[in-house]
Amino acid sequence: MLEYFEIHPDVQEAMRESIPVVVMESTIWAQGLPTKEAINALMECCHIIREEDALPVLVALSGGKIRVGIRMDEFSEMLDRGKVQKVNLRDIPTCIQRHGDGTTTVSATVFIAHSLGLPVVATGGIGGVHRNADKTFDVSADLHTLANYPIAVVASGVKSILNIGATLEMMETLGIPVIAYGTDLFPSFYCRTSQFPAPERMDDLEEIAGVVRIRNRLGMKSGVLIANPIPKDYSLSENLMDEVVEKSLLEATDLGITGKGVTPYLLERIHEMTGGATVKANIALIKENSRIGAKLSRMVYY
Ligand code: PSU
Ligand code: MN
Repeated sequence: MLEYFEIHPDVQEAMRESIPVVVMESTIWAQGLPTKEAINALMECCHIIREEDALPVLVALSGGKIRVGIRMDEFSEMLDRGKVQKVNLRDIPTCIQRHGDGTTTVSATVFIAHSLGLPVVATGGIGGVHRNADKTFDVSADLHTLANYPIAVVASGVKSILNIGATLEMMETLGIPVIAYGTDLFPSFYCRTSQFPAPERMDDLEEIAGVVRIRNRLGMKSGVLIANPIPKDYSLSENLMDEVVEKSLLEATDLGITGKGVTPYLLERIHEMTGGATVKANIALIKENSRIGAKLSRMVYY
């Protein structure tokens, strides 16, 4: 298995010495944000994680390898080359075979983190059930992966372009514990709130770490979703977000955009329609999730 991995020496050391690690997915940097902002924000996230005494570990694919702890300059060059594939769980082997450049989604990242025994992943928002999934069957592999790999994922809820209620139902079906950190309502990415009550609320990270440890000890195979709401100052209005999401969804349907292409298209349009407010919000929430991921990783290391 390890022949397909290239693991940065710092990560190897962390694995040997049980130094807490926060694994970071890479798709959000390649498609959710303009490249320059993305690299700057990524560096800030790494800084935040180090300040919390954990090691930031960015995951991507290139040259026929899974790069665990890819260096910032290499990642930046990869984005500049411009031919980066969005790699879901199922795309890992084909991307390796082709020696392609790939950024990993939550599903691919969770699988990779689990392969190396690294228990915490931080991201922006996870994928889930799409609003028109009754017709398209578009349900993110992120859910399948969270159901099957015991990783704690810190995210600001699910992507706002999704059907949040259906996604919460699906996570219950799949046996994925969902804990909102310090809030009663399940957060909806760009907004601190949604219409949906969070399945569980916990205000103390130690308590959340306790849940992570308990489900490990019980041998449950599912992960845990820690839903950490966007910081107050950056939270956008639910009505505004609903409006722009619906509008961009209609456009995407008209243009015949389907599958993996949907999210990147919607994100770009939403960023345009909100005059960049969602870019700022996106960066703010990823930074906060990095911080919480780092704190949590110090607590759950086993
Ligand atoms: N949220 C964002 N931007 C993104 C994603 C989430 O604001 O780019 C990415 C994450 O990598 C997530 C993936 O894992 O979208 C899910 O994609 P899909 O719905 O195709 O499974
Ligand atoms: Mn999809």
